[in-house]
Order: sequence, then structure tokens, then C-alpha cells
Amino acid sequence: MNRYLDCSPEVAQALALGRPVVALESTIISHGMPYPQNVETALKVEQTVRDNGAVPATIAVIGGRLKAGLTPQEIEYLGKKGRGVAKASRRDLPVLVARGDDGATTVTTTMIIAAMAGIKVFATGGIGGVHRGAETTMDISADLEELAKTPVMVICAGAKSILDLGLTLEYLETKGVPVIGYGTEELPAFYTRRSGYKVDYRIDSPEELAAAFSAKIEMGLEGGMLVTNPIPEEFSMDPERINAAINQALEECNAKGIRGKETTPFLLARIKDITGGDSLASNIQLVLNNARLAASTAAILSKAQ
Ligand code: PSU
Ligand code: MN
Repeated sequence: MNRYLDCSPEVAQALALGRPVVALESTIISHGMPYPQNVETALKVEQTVRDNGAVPATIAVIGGRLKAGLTPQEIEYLGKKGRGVAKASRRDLPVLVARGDDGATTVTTTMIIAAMAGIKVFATGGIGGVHRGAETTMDISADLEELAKTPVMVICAGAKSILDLGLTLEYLETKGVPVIGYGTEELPAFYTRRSGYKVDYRIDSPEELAAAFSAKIEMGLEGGMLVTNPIPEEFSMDPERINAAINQALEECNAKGIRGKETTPFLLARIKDITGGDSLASNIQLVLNNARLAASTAAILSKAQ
């Protein structure tokens, strides 16, 4: 264990005993949803992980410490401070840690810290990817590089069409990251179950997810695995309505000249406002759905140890 990492007592004990643990990210808390729904959701996601037989490890940087497992007070702090907490990607960790600052961890840094702690499964909402127009902006999320490098299974609801989904899949193919559809052959598009793009493989059970991930690790192939789990039908949104909101948010983003790490949080917040909060309700449900699958998969992986 490295000297910058603090596992909570519960997470440390579960890992020492080989019990299932599921990593959860904190950018979704500080930057992905408004207060107080962000805190309520983060606590509900933790409870869902517990109800399905695993220990939740919400990950963040607090006072320069890499934290795996937060107290409810720490979750409240990150949620209330919201965008006042730095969005921390791989490049941000050295200075944040050296200065003793706080950071909300993205998919990238949650994977990094999960791997340091020895956590294999991570549930979230959506991942970053290749942005539309990346051929000129070069805006490609560090999440894709991390999936190529770090051995963590990331369970998400696909990617939002704020991204170029086709280029995102091409990038993952180049980097050797398996893209799995859970119960589907089609890449889900976060708010909707369909995108028109195919995943690499369809897998229908947590057992098979665990087996594929174990095979990858045991063969010494570096990097993670991306599991895309479609939003439950009853919570999915009308594709025309959500795509109109996404297009409007993208136009505003371009008109305002927003760039770099601000792009994704800006788009997420605008989509929520334009849809009058309906997208937030869907967002919460898909995260809970991913937490359930992650807990079941982590339970199988820990039995196989
Ligand atoms: N996409 C979502 N919800 C999110 C994010 C992305 O649908 O909350 C967050 C995640 O933390 C992800 C990060 O890792 O945004 C990607 O940011 P960027 O595009 O700047 O790499
Ligand atoms: Mn970016």
C-alpha cells in the first residue's frame, strides 16, 4: 500500500478478508449532479451496493489524501462544495496531493485509486470519451487511456451522445479495451438503451463478466474492461427529446467557447436544465442499476479468489 492512500476501516477489512468491494466515483457527486440530489444519490448508491452483498468504496482526494471509502460526512462535504472541488484527472493528482487539496475523482482517477487499493470493480454512470469535433480540438477523455492501462472493470450505462460514440469505440479498439454489452449487442447511450453502434461482445451474466475479467488479468493483458449496462426500459428517455437537449447544450458550449475540463460538466448541467430535471431522474436510476450489477460481479470475483 502506498503512503498517500487511506482505505476506510470497513474497506480495508473487506479487502483483507477477500470480500467484495465496489469502487464509486466522486466527480459524479461534485460535478455531475446538483446538491442535494448528488448527496442523496451517492448514499443511495452505497446502500444499493450493500444490499447486493458488497462493500462500497466511494473514492475522492480529501486534504491531499487518496481516499477509498468515505464517511457520510465526507460525501456531504463533497456534494455541498460541488464545483468548488477540483475535478481531478490523472494529471491533477501530483499537485493536489502535494498541496493537501481536495479533488473529485473522475473515472480515470477512481480507477487509479481503486487499483492502488486492490479493488477490481467500479460502478458509475457514464464515461468520458472522444468528443464530437475531436479531429480539431483533440478533446479525448483521459478515461479511455486509463481503461487501456489500469486493471479495473468499469460498469457504466454507455456514453452520452455529447460524445462521438463511433470514434470512442474506435479509440477503445485501438487501445485493446474490451467493450461488453450487458444483455445487449448494442452500445447503450446512457439515457437511452440504443445508439446504433455495436459492442464487441454481449454477456448476459455476472459470472461471465467475472470470468472474462479474470482471464484478462491472469493472461497479463494490462488495462481494464468496459461493461455497458443499458438503463432499465422504464427509466429510459425519449431519444428525440434527449438528443434535442444534447444538441442545444453542444451549441451553447461552442458559442460560449467552453473548453477542456469544463466541457463535460457544462454539458451535463445544461442537459439537466433543458430537460427540466427529467434527465436527472434517469441518471440516478441508471447509476443504481450499475451498482447492483457491480456488486453481484464483485461477489463472484471474490469467491473465485
Ligand atoms: N459522463 C457522464 N457523467 C459524468 C462524467 C462523464 O455522463 O459524471 C464525468 C466522469 O467523472 C468522467 C468525467 O470520468 O466526467 C469525464 O470528464 P472529461 O470528459 O473531462 O474527461
Ligand atoms: Mn476533455
